[in-house]
Amino acid sequence: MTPNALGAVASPQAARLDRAAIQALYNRPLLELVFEAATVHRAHHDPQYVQCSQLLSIKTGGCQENCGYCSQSAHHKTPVKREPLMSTEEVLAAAKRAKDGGADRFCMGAAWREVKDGPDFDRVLDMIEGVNSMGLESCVTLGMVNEDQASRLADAGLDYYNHNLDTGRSHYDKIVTTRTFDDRLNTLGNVRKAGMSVCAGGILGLGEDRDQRAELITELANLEPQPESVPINALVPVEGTPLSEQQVVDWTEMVRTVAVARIAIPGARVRLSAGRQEMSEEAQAMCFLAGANSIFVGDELLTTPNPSQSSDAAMLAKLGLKGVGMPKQAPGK
Ligand code: SAM
Ligand code: DTB
Ligand code: SF4
Repeated sequence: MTPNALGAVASPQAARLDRAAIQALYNRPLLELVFEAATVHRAHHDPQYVQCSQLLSIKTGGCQENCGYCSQSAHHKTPVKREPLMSTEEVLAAAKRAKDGGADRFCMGAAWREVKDGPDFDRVLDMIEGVNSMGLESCVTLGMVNEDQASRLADAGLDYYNHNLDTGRSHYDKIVTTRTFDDRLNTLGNVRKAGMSVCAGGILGLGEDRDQRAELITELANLEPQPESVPINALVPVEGTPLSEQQVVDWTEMVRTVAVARIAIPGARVRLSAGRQEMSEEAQAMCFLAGANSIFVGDELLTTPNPSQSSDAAMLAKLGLKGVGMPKQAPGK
C-alpha cells in the first residue's frame, strides 16, 4: 500500500473482532501485544508520521450535562470560568497561530449538550469555512447533533466530527446520567450519514476495569464503517469534579489500549490525547511504537494544560518521528 503525504492509506475493511477477541488481546503479555500492534501499524501507515491536531475551546463551561470527569459541567464547581461563544475573527486568528505552529487539523470544542439551531450554530459554520480556507483540516465537537444539523456541518465542509463514547456501555451510567450511551451512538450515526469522517474514542481512568476498556474498543471497532480517528484520553483530574480523586491509570494500560485500538481499527489515526502532560517520554514512545500516530499539540487542550509545542517537537525529533508540519528540531540533545 502506498501512503499519501500524511502517511495515511485508505481505510481497509478490517476483519471485525468481537469482545472475546479484544479481551484476549488486552490480556496478552505487554511486549507481545506491542509487537503485534507495531506490525499492524506498519502494514497500514507510515510509522514515521504523527498527525498534529490543535484544540480550541470556542465556548467554555456552563454545560447542562453531568459528565463526571468534565471541568465544564454546570453540575460541578470547578475553577473553569464560563465564556460565551467566541467571535469568528478570534477563532480564525487562533487557527492561524495553530497552523503557523505546525498543526494540520484544528479542532473546535463547545461545552454544549447538543447543537441548537440559531445564530451560534451559524457562527460555528462560518468558523469551519474559515478554517478550511486556511488549508487546515477542520474538526468540531459540539455535543449531540440531529440529521439536519449534521448535513449543514457537512455542507460547510467539516472534515471530522468528534463525539467520544468515553467508556464501556456497562460503565457509562456511573459517569454520566443526563444522556445515554445510545444517544452517543445516534449522533455518530447522523455524522456518518451526512458523509463526514468520524472521530470517536474514550477516556481511561474513570474507574472502569480492563474488560470495560475492551467493551469500549469493541464498540468503536464495530462501528460501520470504522472511525477514521480514535482519541485515547487519560483522565485529567479536575478539582471539583466527582472523578477528581480517581486513581491514576497505569501507563501500561494506555499502551495496551493504544495497541488494541491499533489492531482492532487498523486504518484509523489513533490519537494519544489528553493526559500526555503526566506521561513520561518513555511511555509516550511505547504508545507510538504500539501504533499511536496522532497527538494534540499546543499548550492547552480545552481547559487543561498540554506539553509545550517545543517540548513535543524535541520529543518527536529524539524518536525520529515527523510531526506533520511541526518545526524541525535537531535530534538527540
Ligand atoms: N460537549 C461535547 C461532548 O461532550 O461531546 C464536546 C466537548 S467534550 C469536553 C469532548 C471530550 O473531551 C469528551 O467527550 C471527553 O472524552 C473529553 N474530556 C473532557 N474532559 C476530560 C478530562 N478531564 N480528561 C480527559 N478527557 C476529557
Ligand atoms: C478528545 O478525545 N479529547 C479532546 C478532544 N477530543 C475534544 C478533549 C480533551 C479535554 C481534556 C480536558 C480539558 O482540557 O478540558
Ligand atoms: Fe463536558 Fe461535553 Fe459532558 Fe458538557 S457534554 S459536561 S462539555 S464532556
